[in-house]
Amino acid sequence: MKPSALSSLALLSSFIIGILGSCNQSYPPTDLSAEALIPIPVSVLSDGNQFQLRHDMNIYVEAGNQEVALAGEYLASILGPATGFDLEVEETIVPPPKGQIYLHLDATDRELGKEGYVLEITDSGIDLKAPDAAGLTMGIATLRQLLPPEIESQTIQDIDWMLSTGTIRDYPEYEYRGAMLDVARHFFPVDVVKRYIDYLAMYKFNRLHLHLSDDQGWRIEIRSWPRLTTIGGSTEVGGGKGGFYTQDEYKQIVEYARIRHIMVVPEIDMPGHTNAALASYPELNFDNRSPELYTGTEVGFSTLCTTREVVYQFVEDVIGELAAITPGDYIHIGGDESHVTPMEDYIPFIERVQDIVQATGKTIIGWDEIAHAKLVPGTIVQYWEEGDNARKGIDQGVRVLMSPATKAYIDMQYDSTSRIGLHWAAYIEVDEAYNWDPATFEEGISRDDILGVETALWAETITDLKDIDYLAFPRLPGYGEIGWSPAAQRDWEDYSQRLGAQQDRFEIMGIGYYPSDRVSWGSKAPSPNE
Ligand code: NGO
Repeated sequence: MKPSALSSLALLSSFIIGILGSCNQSYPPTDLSAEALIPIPVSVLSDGNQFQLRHDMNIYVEAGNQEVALAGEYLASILGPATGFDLEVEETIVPPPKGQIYLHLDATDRELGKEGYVLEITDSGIDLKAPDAAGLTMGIATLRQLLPPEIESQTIQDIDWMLSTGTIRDYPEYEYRGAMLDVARHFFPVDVVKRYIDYLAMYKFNRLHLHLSDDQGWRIEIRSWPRLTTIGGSTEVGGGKGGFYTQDEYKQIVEYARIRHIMVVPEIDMPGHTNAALASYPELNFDNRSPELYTGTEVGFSTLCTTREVVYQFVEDVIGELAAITPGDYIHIGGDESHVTPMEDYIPFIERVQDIVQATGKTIIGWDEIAHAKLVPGTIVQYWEEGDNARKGIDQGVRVLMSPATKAYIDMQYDSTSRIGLHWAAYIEVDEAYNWDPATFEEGISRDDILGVETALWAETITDLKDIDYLAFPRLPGYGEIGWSPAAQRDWEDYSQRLGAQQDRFEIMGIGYYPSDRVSWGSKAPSPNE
């Protein structure tokens, strides 16, 4: 018998069993394995029935674990607005009655790791289990995509909330699945950053890298060096008013991300890309004079005076304050394009800064140029341009974060007609953004050398959420899949269909996506909210 005939037989028999086994089951059979999920899960087993969310349901969570309860609240916040259901989060020490949602920990399946999960939807309820609350949150992202797109609405929708039944067992390929947002070239307020975090959570990213300082602006309050923000934060590319996050606002971002199991990775770029700092404090400069604030887009002209002791006091204070408000594992020290710092000054600077970061207990990440220095064990080299630099890092025994500009920079235009974006590295259409494998991309960088993948959204040409949406969508979900799904399961033709199926969600969420003709948008012509 042909496999397709076999599977239809299986589907038919499970349908019949479903009808016989459940007296309140009156829905047509559906196929869980045909659902358009991004990232594509490791394994999906369909049993051919449907389950409906009902107004009298609750979300039961394993008692005695705050993180599990938090995941329950997070799920309630996703399901609540569109269903209008008053979903109570209830702690329980035994599995709940039939027809409910149950979130609990289960560490027996070791292969799942910290972020893996098993989501079992039957006609008697939803059972989501994981070794860690992080996995529950990843499973929630899956559940969300299994529901009709109207679930993304912020107003009550009068529809049947149907789910296909079956079991999804899933875990990530890479430990680090990140997205960088440049808030320095143009400043984005807290609510925009939160919205970006929401996008990341939808596609199982787990790191948000914030590029907090550059020539054009300093964006994080440092109490011991207040002029960094009062002066350095006062403008942006094009001469707009800029802005910065107070430490309290930054903590709000961190907390919002943490609930979604996304770790914030803050970056202070140095010794180059520091004009905003130099304009704020003349003593950081060679001649004790402050340059003008800078609102252009050229790079590589500024440097801290790396031979001055006060510069290290500055770095220690900044990193110290930042580490104190950053619960995550990493501090990013930049290190890119320090074209006016002589190499004999650059290397000892990076080495001293590494010691300063290490003293805070954080792990160092830096752009690939930092591999010129002697790296401390555990440091992460973020490959963006130079394979040679990344290989230098690997030769020193450290791991690489893959962000090749030609594939992973979503500030690049889709093509020459894109209304915003740069193209110095490449034009990156949606298929090109998806169709690459970090583990084979660059000679001498193999799977074992790679910690993960990060897409970067630099902000020279983007000023608001509308611009972010246009460059991030529909490319962003693809990086989520590259980071999460096994390379062998990834296929552009199939992905293009699944991406096209996200269209209704984008529109309901008001995401102004770029209507690329490379995507199989399904029957509807794309109508981005431009
Ligand atoms: C480069 C540069 C950034 C630019 C970006 C624009 C790195 C690591 N340094 O990437 O300053 O904003 O390109 O695409």
